[in-house]
Amino acid sequence: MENQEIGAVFEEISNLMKIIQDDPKWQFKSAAYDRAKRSIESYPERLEDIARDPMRKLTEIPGVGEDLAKKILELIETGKSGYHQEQLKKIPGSLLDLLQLQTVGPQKVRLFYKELDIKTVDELEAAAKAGRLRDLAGMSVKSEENILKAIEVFRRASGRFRLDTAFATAAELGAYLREFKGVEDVTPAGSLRRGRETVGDLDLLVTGRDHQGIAHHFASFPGVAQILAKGEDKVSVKLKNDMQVDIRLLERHSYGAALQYFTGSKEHNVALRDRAKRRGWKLSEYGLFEGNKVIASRDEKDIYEKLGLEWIPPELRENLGEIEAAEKGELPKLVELGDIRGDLQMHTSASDGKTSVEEMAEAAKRLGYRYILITDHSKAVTVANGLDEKRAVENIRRIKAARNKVKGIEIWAGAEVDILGQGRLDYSDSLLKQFDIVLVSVHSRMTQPGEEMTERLLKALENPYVRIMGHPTGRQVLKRDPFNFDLERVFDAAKRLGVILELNGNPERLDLCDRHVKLARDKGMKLIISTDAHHPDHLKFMRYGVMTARRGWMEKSSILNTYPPEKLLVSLRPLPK
Ligand code: DGT
Ligand code: CA
Ligand code: CA
Ligand code: ZN
Repeated sequence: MENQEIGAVFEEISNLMKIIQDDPKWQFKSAAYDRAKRSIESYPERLEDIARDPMRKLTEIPGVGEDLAKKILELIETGKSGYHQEQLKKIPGSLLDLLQLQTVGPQKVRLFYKELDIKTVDELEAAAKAGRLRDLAGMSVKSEENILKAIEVFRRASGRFRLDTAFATAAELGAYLREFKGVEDVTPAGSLRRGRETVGDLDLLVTGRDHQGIAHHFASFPGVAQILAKGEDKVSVKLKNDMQVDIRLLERHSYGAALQYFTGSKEHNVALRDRAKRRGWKLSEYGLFEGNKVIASRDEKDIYEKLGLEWIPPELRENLGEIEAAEKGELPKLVELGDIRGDLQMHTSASDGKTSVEEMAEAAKRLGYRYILITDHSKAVTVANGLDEKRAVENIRRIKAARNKVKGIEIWAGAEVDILGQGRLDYSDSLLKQFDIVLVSVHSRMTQPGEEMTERLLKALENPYVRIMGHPTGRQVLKRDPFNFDLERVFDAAKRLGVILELNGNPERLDLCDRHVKLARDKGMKLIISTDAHHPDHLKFMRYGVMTARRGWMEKSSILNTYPPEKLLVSLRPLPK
């Protein structure tokens, strides 16, 4: 069992306690579970490995005492926690769905359940539409509206998984499949290969000897909850995390055609098949054919070439102009993960990050980076332990001191400064000028009317010390829509003023999203890609940011953190004299 899964069970126990409240010490206990959850999820080692090591104890993990250590052991040994199961029996399971809704926490779930006997998302929606929520304690017409919006997002999200979840599951399944002797290759296709921000189901292509044996091995994967279909060259299963996985067992000689077909998208494939038809050919998952004669099938590249096209990177395959560009030989040369030279948004334990400046810098060096920008939160974000002026000045000193300890990488002092309600910044100019690079972003009052939000963002951009705008639309994948604002006006102002927009690569955000990246590209804007890391491990989120940039047609030259440090610094908005 992975740390994330253990953390998820603890989080659910805490939520259940907050909803049920039958334990006189529920507040104290749920807080302990929350604390343990955070520390487990960011713990650098697998808890399962620690548990198996007779020389070590789980209680060495911060926030884990004897009682929680026992529960972790039980989870590792049986896959379940008796205590968790007992709590689950006390309420209708559908109440937990309500927690998926933005702005609805356990206290609200309890309120709706106790006062109005609301148990499901449907019932909540009906109550909101009938105006029955607004009079409850702590609710208003506005919060009722926000719940309706959240339900809409929830409906769109259901059945889809975030890119990082799909990635991790594909990696785990790939490793498991390769344990079987006959397996040669396992390649993810479908929306995962295209780097979409969410994935509906996983499509894995497998080559090797003994298809029957491979199919049997796959169906025996411990994470399988249900086998949906099992044919000669296809097996579909539902995993315990509810994700559907389709594997296809392929022959070498038609591997390229299958890879092309199952990568999609459907729209791209339809356009490609029409193109084949116009030449009197037929394109299928088995190959490109003229009558019975195979024109191309083994290599994906051949299929595109025979159709008169450059090979099209999977991220572009959405039938949004890539086929026309490939025909003219005008595809962009997309940015690659290996082009990245640094990361310009990350947090340390000074605010809500987990480690020191030095640890972040060492981890960045291991990735081959030449620079990092430390961007701890400003004081308005109290939940993230944001820094007031005095602590911010101390932090600048701490960041500069780290330069003497970690050599071979530039460590820049920055901040993620909050854009307050009316567009003023959370720090004064006299403090802002002490940072190497200032990044600004919104973390409060996110449901302002469009006009106000637009003015707010435009005003923030006007401050001459602002060089980067972080997660510009505020959206969260499968959770929260972008703020309501005039995106084009903000983009145009950023371009005019030389403020660089961030593509936040954290897979929970991916903000800007692919469409907005493309819009920025079409306007000739440059971006940075950063990870918003709160732990050294999060620096790896860069891959998701790069995939999203590629889906937005971005080339290396338009991503400023592919530049060497000197060139990057002169490419940012010039500071006031
Ligand atoms: P997802 O799973 O919703 O995130 O999206 P995809 O793109 O992975 O879609 P999926 O799993 O339904 O199908 C995988 C690929 O198979 C898809 O990208 C293209 C191909 N495919 C599926 N259905 C059709 C179809 O009706 N026509 C064509 N030409 N290709 C299809
Ligand atoms: Ca799929
Ligand atoms: Ca599929
Ligand atoms: Zn932020």
